[in-house]
Amino acid sequence: MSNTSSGKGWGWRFRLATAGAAVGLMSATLMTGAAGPAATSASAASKYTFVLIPGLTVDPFYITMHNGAAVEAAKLGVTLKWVGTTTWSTPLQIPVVNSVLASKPSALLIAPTDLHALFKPMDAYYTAGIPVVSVDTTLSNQSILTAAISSDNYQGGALAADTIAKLAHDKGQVAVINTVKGVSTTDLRQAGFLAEMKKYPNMQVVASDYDNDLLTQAEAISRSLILSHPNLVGIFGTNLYSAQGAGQGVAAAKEKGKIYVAGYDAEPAEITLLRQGVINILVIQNPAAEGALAVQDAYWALTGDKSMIKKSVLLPNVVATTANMNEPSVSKYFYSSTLKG
Ligand code: T6T
Repeated sequence: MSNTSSGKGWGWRFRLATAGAAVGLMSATLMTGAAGPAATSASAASKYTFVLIPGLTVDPFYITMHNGAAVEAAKLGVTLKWVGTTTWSTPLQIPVVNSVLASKPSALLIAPTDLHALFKPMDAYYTAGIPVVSVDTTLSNQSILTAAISSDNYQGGALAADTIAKLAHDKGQVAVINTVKGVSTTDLRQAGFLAEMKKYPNMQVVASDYDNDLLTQAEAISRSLILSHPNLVGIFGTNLYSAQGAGQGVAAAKEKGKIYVAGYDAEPAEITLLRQGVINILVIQNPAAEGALAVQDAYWALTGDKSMIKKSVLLPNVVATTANMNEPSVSKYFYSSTLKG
């Protein structure tokens, strides 16, 4: 099986960060943990300071994004700060975005937790002349963005539907466990899944539930779906916590191999469930590449090399199954839980 949905690797999308080479190497600095003003460590006088605000700081998807961004920032001689909340929360993310603005960063790289609610706080940067790059999630009104970088979320959802349909021989009931309504990425994955399922007349979607991006809720939903739908043949978990919770519910109910699980992302616990055959397919993204590209775009916006910026980028997905997960061309995309840089 090809390791990308398009049959191409990611390399072709990468542009070399030559523009900043002359600035020299400086370590990217970071800050972890809960919301609060960004703090810089020893790094000397970088010309630019970029702040990366993830959906949440403890999620290996965003940690891997940070690590990719940190490598690129170091290449360009940019100081990178990492500020955010430890849970997925729009009411908590907004004050973080507001307080970072007061520190006058050179650029904001952000995964907004809501399609609409983050517009105003992000618009304040735009008004102040600070480039804003959305990375992973985005806004419905993208007019204030220098660039929007994500992966092909709709295609990933459709792929999950096709995989479950194939495993279940095109018949039976399926359900979706999603995170929070109003999130660009996971909304698109759900939409792709639901649209694709319409192609299978003998399959019915019996539920689409929300877990608030909490593993415990996702597992509880999975267990309750299994109890209330004896003919369930598949669950699609639209992100890391939803997929892990779906898998844990299936394992607890001893339904492995009877209820198929398609999930998103590739953190260590999901990888274990995939190896065990509890999760059957994971749609994996390339958060490190997303982070690196976001740094490049912001840098180009500041250095005047705007022709290098592609306003909207969708990186292709990698498909991991129990069968192919040991292939290095797949496993190299598994996420890291360790913040580096
Ligand atoms: O799936 C990723 C990310 O793409 C999504 O926007 C939110 O959830 C994750 O961070 C995984 O937990």
